[in-house]
Amino acid sequence: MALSRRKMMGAGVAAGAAGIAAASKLAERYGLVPPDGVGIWGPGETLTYAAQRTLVRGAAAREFPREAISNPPYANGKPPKEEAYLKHQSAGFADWKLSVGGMVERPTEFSLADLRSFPRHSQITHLACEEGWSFIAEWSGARLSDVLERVGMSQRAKYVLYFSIQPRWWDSVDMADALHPQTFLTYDMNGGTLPAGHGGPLRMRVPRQLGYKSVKYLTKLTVTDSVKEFGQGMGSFAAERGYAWYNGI
Ligand SMILES: Nc1nc2c(c(=O)[nH]1)N[C@H]1C(S)=C(S)[C@@H](COP(=O)(O)O)O[C@H]1N2
Ligand SMILES: [Mo]
Repeated sequence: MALSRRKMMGAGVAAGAAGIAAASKLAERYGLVPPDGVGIWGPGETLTYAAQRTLVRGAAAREFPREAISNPPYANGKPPKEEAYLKHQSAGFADWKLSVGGMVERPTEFSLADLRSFPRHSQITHLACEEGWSFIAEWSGARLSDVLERVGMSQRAKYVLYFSIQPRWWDSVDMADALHPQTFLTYDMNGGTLPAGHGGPLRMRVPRQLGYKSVKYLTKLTVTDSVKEFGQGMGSFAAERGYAWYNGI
């Protein structure tokens, strides 16, 4: 598994600047330690995350004009092969549900029609894969923040975990990204229904982070104050595979 550029940059900056120990201490004091901030890459991850969260908190991912939308076919966009998915697909996703639970007042199952009844927002943003390719598309959907508000998210919540019908694909974001106006539960792309290859009928879009955080085929959200009891406790499947939990761009 290739190390992400971000990881190496994080470690390099830490070594050359204030010093790893000092940065980690500060980050810990201000609650800026990411869930995977342990082990050999820990200090680098922590510095990157802490720097982004203190310096560019709330900043927006760049949005592009319509002319910048890339021409298909894009590099990835492969439809899933899982039986459970194919069943939904042949039924036109009529019974697709997004269940939202955890630290919320009203755990709810949303149909696609329910999600489409929230205010619709669009953004033309870049999806950048850690492998080096990228494309620009228009993404439309409901703001994650609107859905979290509807279910009555607890004030103590710190993370939103999200799960795909593909069991290996799950991830999480902190509240800065969960409540960010560009973080979408996306159901349309380039003016049409989100294609199966790109996560249809529903995908997360977190345009302020690398592509792997934009998990496709979403079925479940869990609001929590700790990611420790999920998987290996690092906040995402990607983190368990050696990628950074936080990978801001
Ligand atoms: N469920 C699921 N989500 C996923 C993936 C996947 O294979 N399955 N690939 C991730 C990666 S590594 C990237 S770069 C983007 C690719 O998005 P695209 O298929 O729309 O190009 O989706 C992310 N979300
Ligand atoms: Mo990727």
